[in-house]
Amino acid sequence: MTHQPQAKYRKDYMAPEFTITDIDLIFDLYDEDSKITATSKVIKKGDSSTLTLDGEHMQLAGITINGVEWSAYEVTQTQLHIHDLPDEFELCIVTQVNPSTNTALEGLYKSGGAFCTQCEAEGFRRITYFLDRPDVLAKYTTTVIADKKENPFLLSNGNRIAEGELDNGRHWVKWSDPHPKPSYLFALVAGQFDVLRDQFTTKSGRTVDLEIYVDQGNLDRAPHAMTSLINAMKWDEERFGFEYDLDIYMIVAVDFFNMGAMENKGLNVFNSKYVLANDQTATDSDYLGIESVIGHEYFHNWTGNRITCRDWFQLSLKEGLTVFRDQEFSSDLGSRAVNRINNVRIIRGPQFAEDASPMSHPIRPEKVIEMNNFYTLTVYEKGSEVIRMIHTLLGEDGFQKGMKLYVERHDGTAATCDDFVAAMEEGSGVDLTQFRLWYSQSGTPQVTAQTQYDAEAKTFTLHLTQKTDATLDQPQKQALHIPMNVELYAPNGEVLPMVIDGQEVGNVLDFTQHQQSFVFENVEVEPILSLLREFSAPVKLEYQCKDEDLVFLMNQARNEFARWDAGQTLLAKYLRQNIQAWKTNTELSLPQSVLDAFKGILLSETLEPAFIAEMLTLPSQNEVAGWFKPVDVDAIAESLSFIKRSIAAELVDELTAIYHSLKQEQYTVEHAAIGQRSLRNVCLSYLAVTDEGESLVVAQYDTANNMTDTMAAMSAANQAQLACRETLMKDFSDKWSHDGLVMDKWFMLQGTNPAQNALTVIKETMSHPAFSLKNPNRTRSLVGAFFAQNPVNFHAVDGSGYQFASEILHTLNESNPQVASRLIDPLLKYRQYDEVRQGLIRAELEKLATLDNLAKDLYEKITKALEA
Ligand code: 7MK
Ligand code: ZN
Repeated sequence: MTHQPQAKYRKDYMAPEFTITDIDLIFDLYDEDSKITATSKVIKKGDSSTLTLDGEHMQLAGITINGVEWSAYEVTQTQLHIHDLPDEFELCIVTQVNPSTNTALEGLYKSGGAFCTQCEAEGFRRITYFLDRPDVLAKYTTTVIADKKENPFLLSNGNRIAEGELDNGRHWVKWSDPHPKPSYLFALVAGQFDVLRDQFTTKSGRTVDLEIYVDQGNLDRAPHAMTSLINAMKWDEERFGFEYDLDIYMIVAVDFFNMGAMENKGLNVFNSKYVLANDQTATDSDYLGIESVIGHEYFHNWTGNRITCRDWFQLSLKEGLTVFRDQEFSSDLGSRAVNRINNVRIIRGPQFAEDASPMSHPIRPEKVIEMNNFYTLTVYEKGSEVIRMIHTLLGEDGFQKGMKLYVERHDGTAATCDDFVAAMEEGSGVDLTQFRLWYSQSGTPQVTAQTQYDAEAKTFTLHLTQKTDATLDQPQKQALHIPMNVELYAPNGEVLPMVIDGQEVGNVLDFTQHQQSFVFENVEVEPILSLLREFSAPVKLEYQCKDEDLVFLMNQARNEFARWDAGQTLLAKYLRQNIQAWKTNTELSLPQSVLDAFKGILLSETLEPAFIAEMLTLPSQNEVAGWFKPVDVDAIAESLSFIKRSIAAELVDELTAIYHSLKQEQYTVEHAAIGQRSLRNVCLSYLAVTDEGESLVVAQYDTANNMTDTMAAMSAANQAQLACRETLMKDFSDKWSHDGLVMDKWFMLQGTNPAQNALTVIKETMSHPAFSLKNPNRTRSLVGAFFAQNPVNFHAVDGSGYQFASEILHTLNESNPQVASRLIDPLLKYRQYDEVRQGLIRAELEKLATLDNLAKDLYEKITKALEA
């Protein structure tokens, strides 16, 4: 590295010395040389007469102040300093950029044939020199000029106010966005598309034009996104009272995109993965993913755009809250239990892993080198859990009162997480003093529970302790305010009233000390305790519970999440036991009582199929890995496979019967139908490891009339390493090689291939015509899946996986550092493995650290990992 990248600290926040209230942009678009003229109204706020603007990766072609050519300035690699400025002035800057060589996909770039932009977090500074920080809110007008034939659509934020033709085949459109916004919400798109149009009438009776722009020929894959958008607009009015505020809402789907999607005001840009779907190309989980991301970006209009973030350390202010809102949206429209289960799987798997890694950070980070590195599971998913805990403590009513006050106070401004908590506290009257620690403390709290029943006194005591291990960023930890949702059951299944100090209490206990005991009174029989119901806090729970009690809860808890969680706890116990057994060369085993418990669930006539499917899904290899140090990837894989085979062997008849009974003639994406397919395909994944596997999987592949069933057959063949795998894979690739998005599913199967020669095949697959390292979706599907979801092969003890990772990261560091930085995560956790693997991974990280042109993104992560 030539110069060391500098860190920024949250504590150093200072209001800007100048502000920009209005900006007029003119884009003269050409593939290789686009010219941007930015005319801003600038007002001095502080004492300095030097204005420092952010800007990088572009050419400065000229500056005028109040129409006068200006020469008192200096340009550096990342900034422009303009001197001798008056108190208020018009600043005009002309810059030039090359969209076609912009492979980082930040700023202005070409995606396929179209021009598009990505500005969050700090991409606007690759378009023009600007105060590229979220607390500078300006009104934007934007004129887009481009070749008419190649770019019939010229889009930007706000409303279309004028358009015209030029000579030499060019045309222009002018847009005006009346809502002041930070630069990260700016967007421009120019290209040739098909458009799906609809309308939405808001609760106050305004009509909004809805437009979804997709690549030509893809119109038949846009209706689900449109339905999801309309559902989101309606839901936000009903549940939160939030109404849309422009006359038009546009969504553009692009193939080259670093993330999922972006909430640019009035003009969302989406990764095409989260827009395009029909029954032949998309699985049920793709459909649900689209609903959730369309919702997420729409919900940002209030939580993110109307009220934005003061600085990037506050990212969770908009992201944690918006994830909470999109989770509630999906739960209100579909199955609340299934949604909760899947969100909890993310926290307990990858988020806990991140919080135990060298990248551990609070949901509101204190120190950042590259902001793109903080779009994390912690900021998003744990951030959403923090909002959910506030919801648990305040109740829906109190929560909505808090939200109302938050909007009253901060609409049209850039706010902080503290502002949000203060509004929630004052709006509801609930004290959140200690609770605020969740924003500043990193790491996962470990809660242990012990219980005591006193038959004579008729008391049941719950002793709780909490402890958060030191993390790299933060050695000292304090006790958090943990909402503990609990319930007591009598052995006959009756729910027992909970009485403490003579008062009946609600389910949620305030656990606020390092150690705390709760004594329940008038408990006539020794009760069964359901703990951390709904996963009421993002903590690791340790509670020794008898198998019988877990089986009791699986069958009798009156809440589905608690039933699922009891099943997972039971599985966890025997996964651990068998991992130990495998390591000590003892025989693996699973008690009949456990098999019977899962049989009971499978045969239940009252539970929903979607829920039974979740009950029967084992924890992921990565989640299990989080329980151990050092991690033994082979032992975990063996144990998981043993449990799977044991259940399959015991329940083969029932699985077969249910598999056949759930066959559907017609494909619909209704929730009940999705649930039935989900259970049927879970049955198939078990049956795949039995003698019937081969024929059932082939038959399903051959007769499937939708992508969900096709993929379920292929995944089952892949996971169980069936002989038919190669034939199915070939058939699929012959059929779909022209379609990158569909091929991503196939690349993912190659990436997660458990076969020993997986890496060799993956390297060959990189020359498949549909593959390109320039496309983030392709890269994540094949290479990313190998790094993160193929632990046995990736961690092969000969170091081949690590070496391959290092080569790929080397390439991506230059072409797309943001994607490189996401892919490197599994390597950062090297201290979880045995000494040999630690040494191998470390060596690769050290090699990467010496790269001359190491991007800030990788620099930040690698240095942290190596200093750990
Ligand atoms: C989701 C930022 C954007 C990671 C997960 C998203 C991004 C990164 C979508 C990009 C988002 N603001 O809406 O949060
Ligand atoms: Zn977001």
